Amino acid sequence: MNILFSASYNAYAQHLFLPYGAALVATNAKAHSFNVLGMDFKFGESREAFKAHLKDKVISCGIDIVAFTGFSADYTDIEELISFVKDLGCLTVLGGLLVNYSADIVPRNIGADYCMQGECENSFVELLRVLESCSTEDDKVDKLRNVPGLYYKGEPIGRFDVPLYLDQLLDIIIDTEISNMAEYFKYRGTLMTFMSRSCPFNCTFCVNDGKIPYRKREIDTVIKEIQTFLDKFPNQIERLIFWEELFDFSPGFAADFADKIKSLDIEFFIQVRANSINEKAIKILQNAGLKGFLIGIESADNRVLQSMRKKAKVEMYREKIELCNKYGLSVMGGIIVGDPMDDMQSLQANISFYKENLSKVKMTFNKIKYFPSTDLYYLAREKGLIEDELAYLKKGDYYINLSQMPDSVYEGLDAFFSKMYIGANYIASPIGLEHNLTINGIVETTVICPTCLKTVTVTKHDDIIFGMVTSVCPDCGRYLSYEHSQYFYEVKQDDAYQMFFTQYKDKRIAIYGMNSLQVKSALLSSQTLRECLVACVDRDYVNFKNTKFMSIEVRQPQALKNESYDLLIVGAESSKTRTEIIKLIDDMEVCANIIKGFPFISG
Ligand code: B12
Ligand code: SF4
Repeated sequence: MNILFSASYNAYAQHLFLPYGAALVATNAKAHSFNVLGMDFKFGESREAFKAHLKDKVISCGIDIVAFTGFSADYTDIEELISFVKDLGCLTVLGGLLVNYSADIVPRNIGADYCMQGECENSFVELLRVLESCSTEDDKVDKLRNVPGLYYKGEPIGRFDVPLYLDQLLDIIIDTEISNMAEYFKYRGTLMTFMSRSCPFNCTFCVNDGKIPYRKREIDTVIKEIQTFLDKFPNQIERLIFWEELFDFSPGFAADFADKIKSLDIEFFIQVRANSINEKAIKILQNAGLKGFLIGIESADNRVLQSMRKKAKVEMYREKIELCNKYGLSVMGGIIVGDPMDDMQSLQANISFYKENLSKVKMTFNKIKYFPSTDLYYLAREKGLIEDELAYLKKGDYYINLSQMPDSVYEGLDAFFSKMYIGANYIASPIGLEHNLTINGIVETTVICPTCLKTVTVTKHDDIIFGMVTSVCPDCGRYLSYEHSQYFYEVKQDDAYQMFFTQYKDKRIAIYGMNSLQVKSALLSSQTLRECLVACVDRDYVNFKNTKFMSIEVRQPQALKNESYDLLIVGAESSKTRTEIIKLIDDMEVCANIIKGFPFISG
């Protein structure tokens, strides 16, 4: 029996190999001697090409069963794929969150032969054994009754009186042969991995209801899994993200974990509840490669946090952010807007919090989605806002305004967040990133936009936020953001400065803002800059009393007045200060080409 695993086209576009849960189910089936394959995603592949590729695989590999996985929003995509492979004569099995959180709707409507609810590492093997061993329909139906969480032809048939979630996680290491992970690592340097599963909390917007037990994998298994990936894809994996809901950040666990992860000599990020971040564990894990956290801030208004049952306060977030900042650890924090308690006051609080922490947290803003099986979903249903649950599921965007914000404001939030460059839905990480340093020191970046899959060459990077470069895809208008740190800071910065300033040889250069790190490194990197520097000014000029740059005294900004330069470098880290300085220079009628920060972002 040949089994092919596939996710929705949408999910492939993001994951590029089987999502982790399905990969575990597939790995375990393979370990039980079933012939298991995974769909391969190719970069730039359209939906139609993906289907053709699926068909080709089904035919060329003699596939008997296609096993699909999906999130709630994948409903229509998966429905179409199921019908497509059924026409090719395959049996279909569907598992994953799409079934787990809408079990009374999905099996009955989506058209799969079998749907499986719960965690299916074991139950899927049981299903395969039944399908392999039974020759008559009656015999099969009889045996299917023993398979946990199973639906057959839309109706529950298996056992639902046993736990559908594992008591203990199995000792499984993802099989790297199942799909073409090499394609993924060719373009992305991050390995997503997991130390634990589930969460004991029950925030109102989250699918977790606190009923599925929190379980951890053995540290040795996780380390072995990571090592397998590192060996299989040498020099391609730059960092790890522990992407579970709730990493155990207690000092006790940190100590056990640190010893072992340290041996891998790789940097890693972890997703935690901010509440659990503590100095003791930071000290232990930073030494083992910890570089930062992903946390759900959710709201900067305590009334909203309480309404969400987040069991967190804004003051606590401030304290934890400071702590991370003190240790130089990065923090990525998500704010979500649209809780019933959200109003104009909380929106304002979120924006103030964002501004206040601009330099300390990479923040994402999104509207809350009312996902099936969450408390917010049930609330909306009670209020009559979800009349037809199947139609709602198919709709896939799940936005409902139960907040106290007027609809006009709520509707405008998407555009508002995208203008702030912070809506995670609007900023996409491009794929196929390639940098090229041009002769005049400008960095040209070639990327594939993940939305329209067009190849885009960007020479003008619109802005730099939190160390991310943001550009706009000229084809579909989506904001693209990507980290430039590796390339710019470590490898090419020196070259960029040197090349750039060469064109100003024998010209007059002035610098406004001597404290900026970029200015200092530009001075260090470029001899031409040092030779051509004729004026240095800073608004804190008194602090530079005994400091000279290339024998030039630092003067007050007014010293530039009515002067003429070939180039003026504005060394200001924040765009606000840059704008202020440039206005001042305009007012003083200084005549110069202005470089607003790094040469390579000015275009
Ligand atoms: C890791 C993660 C991600 C990773 C996925 C990485 C990867 N390669 O897998 C990334 C960061 C990419 C991601 C993205 C998104 N995520 Co996410 N993510 C998670 C998280 C934290 C863990 C998922 C996980 O791996 N769990 C552990 C595995 C073992 O469990 P599992 O997936 O359920 O798999 C088991 C069963 O479902 C079943 N099973 C699964 N597949 C199959 C297939 C078959 C055939 C069978 C028989 C059984 C079966 O057996 C598995 C093994 O036990 C969950 C939280 C959660 N509670 O699930 C959110 C979660 C799944 N994400 C969510 C969302 C909303 C998103 C995004 C839409 C966010 C966004 N706005 O962009 C995107 C969508 C991506 C997409 N379209 O594919 C929601 C989904 C809500 C819903 N009802 O669909 C969740 C539940 C978070 C939440 N609390 O709201 N996510
Ligand atoms: S939002 Fe986070 S803390 Fe709250 S229930 Fe979900 S996973 Fe747990």
